[in-house]
Amino acid sequence: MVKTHKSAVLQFLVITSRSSRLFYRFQDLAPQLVPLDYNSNPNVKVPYEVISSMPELKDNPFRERIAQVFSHDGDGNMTLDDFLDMFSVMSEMAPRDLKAYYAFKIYDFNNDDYICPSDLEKTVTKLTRGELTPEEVGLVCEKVLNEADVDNDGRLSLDDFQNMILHAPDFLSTFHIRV
Ligand SMILES: *[C@@H]1O[C@H](CO)[C@@H](O)[C@H](O)[C@H]1NC(C)=O
Ligand SMILES: [Ca+2]
Ligand SMILES: [Ca+2]
Repeated sequence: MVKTHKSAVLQFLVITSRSSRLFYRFQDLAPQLVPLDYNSNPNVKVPYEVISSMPELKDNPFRERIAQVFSHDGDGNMTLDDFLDMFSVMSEMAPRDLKAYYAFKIYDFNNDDYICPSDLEKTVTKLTRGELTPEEVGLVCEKVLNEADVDNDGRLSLDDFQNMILHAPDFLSTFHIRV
């Protein structure tokens, strides 16, 4: 019992100190926009251009989608809450299911709750960083759909997707950020 309690407290402290570190990080991205007394303007947003040039994101081929998915405005401009959510999901400590859920959203480029063939094509192109020819990308997509589209409707639902990545343990590594 005592042990559980202690570890909950410890966890709280870790989270709190990480959040305050991330706040200063957020503030530092746009010191002219974000007041140090954050409570005086909690809805202030850091523009997408600034978010996407952070070292953690700038080389990630999915940076634009990541920022869109985690921003409430859908354009990639981020409030502090958006920013904290993004870091907590992308952290290496985030539960796998949570990461999978967000990976699915990130790959669902047209936001219709399915990864359809055109989403999949964009995803494979980005995952392979443009090293495959369009024909090769087409073949990979076909193979993925053949194997993962369990209900045969020509697209991947969240269920299809979660099943698929159970068999591909490294798949989510694109979505790790060191916090
Ligand atoms: C996001 O920020 C850009 C400028 O950085 C602005 O043009 C755009 O309208 C903003 N989007 C939203 C939805 O607020
Ligand atoms: Ca879609
Ligand atoms: Ca399906």
